[in-house]
Amino acid sequence: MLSKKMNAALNKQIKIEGQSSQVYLAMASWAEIQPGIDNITTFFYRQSEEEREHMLKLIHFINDRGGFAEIPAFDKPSLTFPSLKHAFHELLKHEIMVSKSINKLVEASLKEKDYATHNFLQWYVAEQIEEEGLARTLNDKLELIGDEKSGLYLFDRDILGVAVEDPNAPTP
Ligand code: OFO
Repeated sequence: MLSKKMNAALNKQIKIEGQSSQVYLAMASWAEIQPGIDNITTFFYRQSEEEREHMLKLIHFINDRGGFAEIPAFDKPSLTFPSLKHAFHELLKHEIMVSKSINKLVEASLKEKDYATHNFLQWYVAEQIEEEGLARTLNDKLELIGDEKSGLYLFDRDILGVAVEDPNAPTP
């Protein structure tokens, strides 16, 4: 059974995951109207979908453990970006914020000796390591490319090959 305090803390994370989904959905919509970056657009849509799944996973966990998952309102995300670089920088900043939030939840679960929640959160810990790492790699690549059009072409061509894998997915 979830404590009221843990339930409230997990509810906050629902908002953070759902907000992430909105932030990346806005990036996807913006990218979609920029010429020649179809795969980057797909990448953002995919990230948005993944974040929605992270939110759903939390909702089910809370409700299954005798709590109540409250569905929050979301804040309006940034709709446009001065450049692709800015969008990816935002993505990295956002993932760092999410990681911090997950770490705080882990800490809270240990304090309460809520080992079921602690165990559940390990999936998010692993996921954040992957996602932060990916965001850093993409930012580094964009930095190298600078204003080179051919570099951006290759970046767009390759981006879908570097998607984050579910850390719990069975190995093929
Ligand atoms: Fe939910 O994994 Fe990133 O933010």
